[in-house]
Amino acid sequence: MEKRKRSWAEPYKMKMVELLKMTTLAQRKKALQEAGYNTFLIHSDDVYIDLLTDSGTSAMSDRQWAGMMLGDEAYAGSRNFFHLEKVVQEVYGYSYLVPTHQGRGAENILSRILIRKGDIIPGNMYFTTTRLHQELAGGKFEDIIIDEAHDPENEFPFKGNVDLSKLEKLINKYGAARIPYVSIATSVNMAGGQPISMANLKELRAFTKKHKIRIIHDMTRVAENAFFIQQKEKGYDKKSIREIVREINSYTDGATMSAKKDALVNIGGFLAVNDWDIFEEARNMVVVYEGLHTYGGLAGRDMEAMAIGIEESVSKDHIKARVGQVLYLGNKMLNYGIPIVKPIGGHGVFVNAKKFLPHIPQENFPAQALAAELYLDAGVRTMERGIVSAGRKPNGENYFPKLELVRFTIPRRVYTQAHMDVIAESAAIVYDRRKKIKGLKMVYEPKYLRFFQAKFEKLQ
Ligand code: PLI
Repeated sequence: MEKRKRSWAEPYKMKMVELLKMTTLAQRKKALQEAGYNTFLIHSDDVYIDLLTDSGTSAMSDRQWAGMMLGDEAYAGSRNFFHLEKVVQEVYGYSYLVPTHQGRGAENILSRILIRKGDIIPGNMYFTTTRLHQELAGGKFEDIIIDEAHDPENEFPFKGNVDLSKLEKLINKYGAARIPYVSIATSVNMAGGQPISMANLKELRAFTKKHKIRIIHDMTRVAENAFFIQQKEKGYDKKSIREIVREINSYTDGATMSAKKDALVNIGGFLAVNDWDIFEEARNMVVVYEGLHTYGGLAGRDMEAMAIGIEESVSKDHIKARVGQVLYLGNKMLNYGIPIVKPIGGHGVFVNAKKFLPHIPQENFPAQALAAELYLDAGVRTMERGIVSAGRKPNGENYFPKLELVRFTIPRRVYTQAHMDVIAESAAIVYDRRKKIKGLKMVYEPKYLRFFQAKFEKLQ
């Protein structure tokens, strides 16, 4: 007899809902124009389904909300800090914790401690805030991700992997002493949420050990990466997400974390390290930029919600449904013939704007223009991950990234499968009229992280 199919469903039920606002086309046109064609500048009241980011947009569980009531708001030595510290040690395996208000707070402190002027920081693709903090500290980022990661069509399952020969070239050129650490992200965001394999990490660990170079882990989406290792890497199908996360972390020396993603909270982050000296300096520096070392810019209740969220994030049922929903949307879009980054990643579906809008040259911002059109169709808010996000080099020249993408980022535990259907249908309608879509010109450009606040006008 043929084996019966068993579907998965969300491992939770709803206790409270937030009503959504539907808008008319005329309202959306006005909102978009006022926002200068930048989806970051649209008021969320004018958005129907918000896929701008998965950062800080998750739904917390009843347990996390209950934890908020247990907030110990003492200025120093809050019990919630000690709970969080214990969870970070047990679940993630790092020795010392410095909380920060969010991920970039940790990046700032870490970069200031480890980077000296003229240093080189190799990494598996840049991330906007991470690279900026490296540059502000006097360093230069160098991309050492495998070439496959820059090709949206390539279906290699671990496109977050490092190309060791690229790293070796950097060591030969600059010397290991000028490389304070290798910056490794799990679930590489700008590549489309692509995982790094355990085998590659192990190799990298052995290689960097030889050269006495640290590995610093951007563990913002480590559980999602662990899910792909469990599903796709030999020898890991029987291991739990928790075990895989611990193993990943064991090959690194420290981590920066935006807890607003994997860890299921609306605000929070941390720096976690194994080296006492780095910890001591970070603990000292956090009081300058964030707050005392036992709260780092967070309320006690935020740390409690984070501690509980970390535990929930490594549960098998959670991660299967979380990534499962992203895969569901991605496969729907593929069925409509929409060009997306393959394989489908862990936190969102990334549309290849170069292929969607081949008539718009990169300097006219195809991904930005596409995100605007997608919003116009049904009020679905996505974001650009292409030339606008890539910004400028320290010498003022534009970066021209190979990937010109629109990210449909899925918040955790927020939307249903029916929402995914509506999103895919709207994308298909925009795809049908793709030839009529025009490019943009930038009319306002902020100095840092321009994608957040830049303004555009439509080209005629
Ligand atoms: O937004 P923060 O400051 O909590 O974290 C910065 C940050 C660091 N690393 C990675 C991989 C991120 O994805 C990240 C933030 N990402 C955002 C805001 C996003 O929309 O993807």
